[in-house]
Amino acid sequence: MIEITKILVANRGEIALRIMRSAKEMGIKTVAVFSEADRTALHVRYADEAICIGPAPSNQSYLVGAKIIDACQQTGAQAIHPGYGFLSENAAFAREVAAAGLILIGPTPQAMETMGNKLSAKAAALQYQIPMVPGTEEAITDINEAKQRAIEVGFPILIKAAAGGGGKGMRIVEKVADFEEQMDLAVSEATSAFGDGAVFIERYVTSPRHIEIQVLGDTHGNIVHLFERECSIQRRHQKVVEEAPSSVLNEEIRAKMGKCAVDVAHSVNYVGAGTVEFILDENLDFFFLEMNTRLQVEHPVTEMITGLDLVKEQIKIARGEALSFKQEDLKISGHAMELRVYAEDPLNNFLPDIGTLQTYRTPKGNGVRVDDGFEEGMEIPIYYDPMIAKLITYGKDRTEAIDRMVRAIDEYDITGIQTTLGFGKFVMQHQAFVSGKFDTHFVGKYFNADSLKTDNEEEAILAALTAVLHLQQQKKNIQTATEATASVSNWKKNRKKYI
Ligand code: MV4
Repeated sequence: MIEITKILVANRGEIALRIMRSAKEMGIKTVAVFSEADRTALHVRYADEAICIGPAPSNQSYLVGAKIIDACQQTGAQAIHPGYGFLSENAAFAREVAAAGLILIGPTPQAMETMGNKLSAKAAALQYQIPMVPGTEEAITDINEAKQRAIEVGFPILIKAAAGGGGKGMRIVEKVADFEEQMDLAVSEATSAFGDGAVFIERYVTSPRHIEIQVLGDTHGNIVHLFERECSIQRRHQKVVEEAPSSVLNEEIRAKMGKCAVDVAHSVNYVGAGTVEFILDENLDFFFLEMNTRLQVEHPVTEMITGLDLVKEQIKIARGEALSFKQEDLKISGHAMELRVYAEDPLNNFLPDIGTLQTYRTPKGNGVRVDDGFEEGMEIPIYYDPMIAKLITYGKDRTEAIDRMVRAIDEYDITGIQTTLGFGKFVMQHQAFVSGKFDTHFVGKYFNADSLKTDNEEEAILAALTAVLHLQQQKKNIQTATEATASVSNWKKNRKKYI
């Protein structure tokens, strides 16, 4: 057993707070790091100590490994939790952390490196009988050979960058005549985006569901899976709604996918929390795509259905403890939904919306969890990810989780910035989502700004009413601004009755 009494959290926002909360429950002290834009952030106030690591841009602060390691040495933190994004999947950073005699709460640098490249990830997984989409197993070097292989595999095909991830650097090729041109574009794109022009091809699965399996591995060679998360509701490779379990899997496929995920993890002697990503086609055939070697944004839905605290498990694993449960001990209870609340305007092509959280009141009550990192009055910095919160609901079944989500969205009161809350309600109430018959094209297929028009018309009436109230207030000067807002807000909540 390795003693860890102080953890530095190398992240910001909701995930920094979420990690500190688990550390606190375990009696472990926490150190926050922050950029100049985050001086007053909640994660800074929550931590036992906090160190400023530089100017707002993340390449001068949260992405500078040396500053993070320095902050550990200054504060005596023995371990670093990287959260997601930033340095969380950076193998070079993982090596520097180890060289400094510190513990990175996560997998080994070798596992990060292997899984960080899609071709080496597939090569590792090939040691086991893991289903993969037919294509090329190595980077394409000969265009004619590649074209021949594309014909064998069948069009449409997808060109992927080996160094890419999360959909970056992918190109669909519909027919053989387009192959060479698309290939040239893909290689030059991959070279400029990742500094690595290696690309490969796969048959394009046209209407897949995106299903991922959570795994946990300890340093004693035990690996289990914590079932799946359904992540098909996404927009331009940005996930918006996630849920667990998936409504399409049956026990047989779930067990098969789970075993494959565990095998993929074994192929790199995986330690810590990781996620194995699959696509599932209409016949319920699934194919391994890649592995994410970090705690993911959507991990709470897995926590809700398994009753586990994934951050605590990560810390226990980092201390050298063996997993305290076996695969047979794990089961799914109930259903969980997560909506990512982004500071984006769904009516304006999801443009990031910056500003101050003039009103910020979170939903409460049975089966509701909000993971956030902001408070009323705070400004959303422009420098980082636009996700301001995750709204998670839990119910005995999918219907209850959806009903709670709709109720919680209605209770959530945010003014000052546009958010994806209304968009989330649209998803929750859409027949394709409710019935469970959807794929990764859901948003493109069903959503346009008009989908939110009814709500928008109400907003216009609301704005007019706000103006009237404001005028009255100015005239009479008796009502405080707070009361005016409260009464508008009240009207807004009950507006269905008025319209
Ligand atoms: C695919 C695919 C269809 N066929 N591969 C996108 C993210 C990256 N991890 C892999 N992605 C895809 N790979 C084959 N052979 C479709 C996607 C894909 C997708 C996957 C998961 C979630 C959303 C998606 C949206 C568009 C395309």
